[in-house]
Amino acid sequence: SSSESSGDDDALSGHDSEQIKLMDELCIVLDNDDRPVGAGTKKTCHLLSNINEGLLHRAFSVFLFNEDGKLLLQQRADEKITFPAMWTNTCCSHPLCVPSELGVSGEPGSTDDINSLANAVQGAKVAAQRKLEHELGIPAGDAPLADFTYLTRIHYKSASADSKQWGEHEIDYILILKTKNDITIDANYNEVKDYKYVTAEELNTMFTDDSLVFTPWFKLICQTFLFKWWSNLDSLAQFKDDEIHRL
Ligand code: DMA
Ligand code: MN
Repeated sequence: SSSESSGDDDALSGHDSEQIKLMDELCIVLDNDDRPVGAGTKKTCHLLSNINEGLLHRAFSVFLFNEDGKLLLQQRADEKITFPAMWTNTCCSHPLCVPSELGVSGEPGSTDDINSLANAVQGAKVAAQRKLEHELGIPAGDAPLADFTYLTRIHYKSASADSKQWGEHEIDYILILKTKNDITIDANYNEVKDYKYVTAEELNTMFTDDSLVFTPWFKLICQTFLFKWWSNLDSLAQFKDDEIHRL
């Protein structure tokens, strides 16, 4: 009933109704230097036709490590419209175009700078805490904002392999979260098909299994940064920068 006459309606038809609703979320549209320039629906931001015209949005990627140094992986649900059934890092999504996730107060007269990296990082942490709960049922108390470590930003573009219609084009905020071993996980099976904690060695063994498919952003991060971070979980500060790495 609320369908727009965008000409792209067929892109959503046949997909899961919960996931279709989430396509109305408002993402933060960016210029090439990560400055917010407006809002765009999740649908608009992920249509390859728009991405090919340069549309770029903000995202985050959480890498959750337990006390044993194991990384929590998830396999995306079959219901996901983009990159279904692929294995990936703990949790990914988008800060929404609202003050709390832009990292500003939203109060009239506030002088908060929407272009400040520190504010954007705070907004990404708020979004990450929200989605860890939504996707994996991890309570906010098991993922306090103060426990997230921001490392860097990655700019990348990728088509969703199974589809000519969907893709990603994001500046992705990398957040590391170190937790206790006994955190609560209660997966939302509309989002997550499976999850597992792995050592670096176990992840490398998964990469040799041709039956497993991994998301393009997770593969890029594994090829560039992940294993350096993983061997230095007690001294992550050395990897923190203000750059946007164009991968
Ligand atoms: C998008 O993740 C973010 C990145 C870094 C690829 P997603 O497709 O899992 O988003 P959502 O969970 O909101 O569908
Ligand atoms: Mn995205």
